[in-house]
Amino acid sequence: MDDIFDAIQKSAKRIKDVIDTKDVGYSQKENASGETQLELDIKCDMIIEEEFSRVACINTIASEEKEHAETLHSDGQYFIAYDPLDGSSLIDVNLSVGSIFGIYDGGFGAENMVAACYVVYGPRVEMVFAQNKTKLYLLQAGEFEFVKEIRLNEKGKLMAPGGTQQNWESYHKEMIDGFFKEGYRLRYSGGMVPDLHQILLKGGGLFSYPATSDKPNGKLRRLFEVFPFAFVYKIAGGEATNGHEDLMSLGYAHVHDTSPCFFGSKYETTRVKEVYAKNA
Ligand code: AFP
Repeated sequence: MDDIFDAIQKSAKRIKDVIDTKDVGYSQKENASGETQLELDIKCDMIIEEEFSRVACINTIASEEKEHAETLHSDGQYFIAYDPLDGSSLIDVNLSVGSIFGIYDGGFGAENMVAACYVVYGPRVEMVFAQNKTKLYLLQAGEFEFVKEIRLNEKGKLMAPGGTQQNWESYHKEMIDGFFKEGYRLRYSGGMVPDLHQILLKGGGLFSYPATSDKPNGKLRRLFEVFPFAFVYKIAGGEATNGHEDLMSLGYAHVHDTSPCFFGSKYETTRVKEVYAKNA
């Protein structure tokens, strides 16, 4: 696992350099989820693949930017699913973006997840690594330095409600409105890494990306986004649900499968489960 941690750190430093210097014009390609791929996405994907290909314990990688999983070392133990540059459409307006990694032992699937990690490229570069604890690191003078362990409060103050509101179910809208009436404050940038990072570091709240009429299975991808953040939040003392089931109990059929998702502290996720149970 140390080799993987090291390769993620090397990738993050290289990605930071590319973000700072690279032209961000659109390329002509589409990724496996049908989205336009920025040249930057492709470059970041190549960096991570290059760093992971040097780590013998990594068996197979799956990337949000690749249609299929790729075997690197057939006798390796770990399977890693990653989103090289989540929220890359925010780069041209200079908002924070991130890389997300889910580390699986013996094969992909939430039940095999042993660690999860994400990197936030903002005014500072920070990394959160969750294994038996959720830990925060800061890139300082070229090295990632441990800052602190992160723990979520039972109840938070922030609300990050994703998805097009026009397409929300009415009970979902009522639930979100209810949180705002209780005093929750809106914090939504459109990048799940900085949005979830903010909730995690400010003690709690709720990030949601529900099923909507235009996206009945949600938008966020299970292997690259949903399972890694579910793992990080749960280890930090929070919860992660699709409204009915724990996100970590879900399977997947295809590497690019999505799921509705809610991540937060216990107070808010308990409310989500109550509201969704009534409207099943
Ligand atoms: P991009 O990587 O295409 O910018 O998408 C970012 C993202 O997957 C995730 O980071 C956000 O939480 C989510 O999409 C935002 O989606 P909406 O724009 O539909 O709110």
